Amino acid sequence: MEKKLKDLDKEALEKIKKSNDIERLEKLQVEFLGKNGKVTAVLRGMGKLSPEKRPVVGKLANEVKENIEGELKTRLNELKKEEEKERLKKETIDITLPGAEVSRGRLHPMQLIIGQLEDLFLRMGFSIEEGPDVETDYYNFEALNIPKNHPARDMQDTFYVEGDFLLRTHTSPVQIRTMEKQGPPIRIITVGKCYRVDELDATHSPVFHQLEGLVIDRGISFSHLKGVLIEVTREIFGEEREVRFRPSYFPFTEPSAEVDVSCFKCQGEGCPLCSRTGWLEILGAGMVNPRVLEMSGIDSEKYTGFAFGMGLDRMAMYKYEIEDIRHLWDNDLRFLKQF
Ligand code: FA5
Repeated sequence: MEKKLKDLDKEALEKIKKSNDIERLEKLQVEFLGKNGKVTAVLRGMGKLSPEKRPVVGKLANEVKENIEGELKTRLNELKKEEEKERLKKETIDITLPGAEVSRGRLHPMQLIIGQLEDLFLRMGFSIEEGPDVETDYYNFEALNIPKNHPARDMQDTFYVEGDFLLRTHTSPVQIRTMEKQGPPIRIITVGKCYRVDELDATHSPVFHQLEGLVIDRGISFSHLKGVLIEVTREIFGEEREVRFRPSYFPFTEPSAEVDVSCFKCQGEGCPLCSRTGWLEILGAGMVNPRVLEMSGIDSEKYTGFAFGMGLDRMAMYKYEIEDIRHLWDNDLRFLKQF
């Protein structure tokens, strides 16, 4: 039995040394030390030995077992190291190669102008309100002093959704919602999309953005409105661009005005972009009609206010000298990369 153990020891060590992969080592482990392995079988036969022989053979068997286990472990470590070396060799990268370019996103020109205006109004003490795109006839028209069948409805050709609902044609309904929600003093702006059945051309889109402002307090006058709007146009267009206030009409403001900036393309000379007027219209504004204040529960004897609605797509066009509003909606990367 002792010789058998020594032979097994020799056989195992030779096989272990020759094995070149981890799988083969696992098989050898089973072959010699497993439940039905060769060394285990010898150990099992020890019961038949005489009591004097048993401890001697037992000791040897344990030595052989430990020896084989040790060799298996050493060889396993060697193979693992070799494998790791191979893997690293395959994964070697050439760090002198130029890296892949990471493309950076950027803000859409609409987002740029919205951010700039919101910053400016927050600095002037305005807060920001929100309103729904799908509005009721009441908030979009009636409460703004535009009754049903009134010719002023023709000023804004409307997408009707269902029953009393429509896509808001301007951001002015947010004025009413704010007046109903909070009493004076009010100093808010709101930014959002508006929808009109307008033919798509260089300056009209059926979906466009407006920024609405509303200020209501005691003693508010037209000069306050002028002051705010001149500040805004200077910030957006710079000192050089000329600005003019022109009398206009909106049922919800009295008196009303429209504001134009001098044309960037012809510098006021007159060209097709400005319909040969030298001016580009950017917004409508005026003193809130007392009827509108009263309808929203504000005492028009005590309070006055002004409101304005800026066309943001147009303002972005005139700021960044974009000749066609469609560029703002096409999402052509060649165009967007310029901002
Ligand atoms: C209004 O929408 C009024 N609610 C503005 C207002 C608010 C007046 C508060 C008084 C007090 P108007 O329809 O003129 O007004 O539109 C305002 C601006 O929106 C225009 O000056 C223009 O810049 C822009 N706009 C109007 N229609 C379009 C369109 N189809 N595409 C792009 N911009 C448009």
